[in-house]
Amino acid sequence: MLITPGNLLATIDSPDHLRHLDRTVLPQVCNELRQFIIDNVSVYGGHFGASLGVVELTVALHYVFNTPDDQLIWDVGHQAYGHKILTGRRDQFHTNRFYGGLSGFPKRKESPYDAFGVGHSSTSISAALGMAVSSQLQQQLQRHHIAVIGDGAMTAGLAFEGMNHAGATNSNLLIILNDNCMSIDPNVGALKEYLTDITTSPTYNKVKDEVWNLLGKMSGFGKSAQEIVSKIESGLKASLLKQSNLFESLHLRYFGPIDGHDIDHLVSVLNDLKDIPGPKLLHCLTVKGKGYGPAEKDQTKWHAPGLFDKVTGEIKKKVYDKPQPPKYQDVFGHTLVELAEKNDKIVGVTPAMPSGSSMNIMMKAMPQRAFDVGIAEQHAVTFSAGMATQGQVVFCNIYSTFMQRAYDQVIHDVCIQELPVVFCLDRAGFAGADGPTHHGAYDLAFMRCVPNMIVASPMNEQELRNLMFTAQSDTVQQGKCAFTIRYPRGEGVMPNWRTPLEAVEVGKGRLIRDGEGVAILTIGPIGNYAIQACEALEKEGLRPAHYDLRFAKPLDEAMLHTIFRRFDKVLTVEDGCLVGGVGSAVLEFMADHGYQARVKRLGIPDTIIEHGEQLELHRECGFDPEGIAQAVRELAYAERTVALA
Ligand SMILES: Cc1ncc(C[n+]2csc(CCOP(=O)(O)OP(=O)(O)O)c2C)c(N)n1
Repeated sequence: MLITPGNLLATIDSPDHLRHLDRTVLPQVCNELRQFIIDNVSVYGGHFGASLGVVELTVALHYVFNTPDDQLIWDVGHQAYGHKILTGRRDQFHTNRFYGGLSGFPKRKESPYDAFGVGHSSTSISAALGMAVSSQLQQQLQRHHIAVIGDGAMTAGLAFEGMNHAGATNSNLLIILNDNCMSIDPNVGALKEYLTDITTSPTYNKVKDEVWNLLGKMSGFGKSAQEIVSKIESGLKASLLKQSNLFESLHLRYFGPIDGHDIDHLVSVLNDLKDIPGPKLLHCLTVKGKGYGPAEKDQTKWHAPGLFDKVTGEIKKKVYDKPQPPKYQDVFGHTLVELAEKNDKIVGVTPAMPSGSSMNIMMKAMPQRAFDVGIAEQHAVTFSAGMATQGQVVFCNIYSTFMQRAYDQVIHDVCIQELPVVFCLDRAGFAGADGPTHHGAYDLAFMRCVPNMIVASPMNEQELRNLMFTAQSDTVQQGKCAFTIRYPRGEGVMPNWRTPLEAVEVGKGRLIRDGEGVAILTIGPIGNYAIQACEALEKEGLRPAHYDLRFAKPLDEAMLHTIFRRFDKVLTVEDGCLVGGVGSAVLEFMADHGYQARVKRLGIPDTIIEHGEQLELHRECGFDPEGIAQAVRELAYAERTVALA
């Protein structure tokens, strides 16, 4: 094959092609792969720094291991762009994260090389271990199982649960710890300090060098590698390495730290590790954003920067001629500080999403009172519960989708114990391009069935502020109920959002627009679509009434009685799953009180909705403005009463 600069990547349609290349050209493959990622993400968007940081690892792993038979699992999966490009998806890569296009994360349905579907963090060790144990049961003893996990993802309990189990097995598992000292924001916690210590400690490194000198002799030894390793281990038994290494203590053989950007060394080491049996961990040091200056400098900003000029490094922002509404997350962040200035009991908690949730506004203004606890949603909730027992007013902000991780803690540690923790669920509803792993589809259903829980969703910025103000009030805090406020990703509707704070009556909805024939009941910002639908319908002579439920729990029963007495055609609209959601709550109310009405529910159907722009997904599910208008038309022209059998 003719190899000229700049055309190697174009010849790689599968890892098999890569494996046929001479090892000396791998640096060139890495350069081209890195450039391909920069070219694409700058124009089409997506996650950025994480994939640049694992370019060499990606090439080395596919070069050394026999994927897809060997199982390669990427934790979170936001760093797997290089993997996608090398595994037959290069020519579709421009569709990454677009409606109908490639998923932004590994996905089993998409490719046999995507051994495990991801999006949420810290699953890779457990999944790879499950595969490794199955391979043993099925006598597939040559198969390798590799979990690539970041130092951020390693902070989660689930990662430790996996290691705890793995260390007690003799499974063929290789954990690659991709240590770049970053989560989305700088990584936090004692583990981070520990990893820095073992990377920089001179005593530790002396011992490590001895190990590597021995390991250096291993290449080409084949089966005797096992013998060498046991020699190393017995030699070091009493040494610092054995005594103090966290991973060794869990019975995982620890190797490293090594430079995760030295492709040649990586290939040698991975080849050597292939011959070492049992569960093992390779500690690789990498730089997030490697090879793209601006991304190396400001790693948080370049985690997922949006579109940018790849030459100047300028991030492209839309320019508007008038003030735009803020993001809901920023309204949350600023309002929290405003409230905390007046109420010194208020504290903030985020599991690893200071920038994503705008908790960083409080972390900057009041560093003692705002806590980033790492990627640890379960801990975030129980930690909040603990603080609530001591009278703190806790605003625990978790993306709706990540709250799924902490459901037991919500029930067991908060609601059963009647603790008034305030949960702010960001990214509720469709997350957009991140897709099904990130959609906040279920929170209305899973929160509203828990006793001692209030569930609300604001229709706009002012409502969000007022709900936050209400949640921290003495009346609510003494009521011993947790208080969930869910709001979506992105901008609201009010450019002038710094409205005076006013308490909202818990469980009270509001009439947005009076009308006749059909009543539309909405919850949350999706109500703004209903406003648009009503305006369009008016031109056709239809005048449905529109109510904002505001609370999924407790429901405004007085308002619902009024509605069901006046209307026998009701449309419910929610940006959440239909099964068990707010529409279901309205049906339960109707049945419990003996009302009869023709009810149509719009929301997320009982199926997995893929990725795309939020509006595209709303349209797909039929609750964009036109979908709502169409549902009203259908109801308006349907038979007035429901036929009884
Ligand atoms: C359960 C869960 N919580 C939060 C997130 C959001 N998230 C995505 S990537 C990321 C940082 C991961 O850091 P690390 O594992 O070190 O990978 P890096 O980006 O540094 O390569 C976080 C917090 C997630 N995906 N899953």
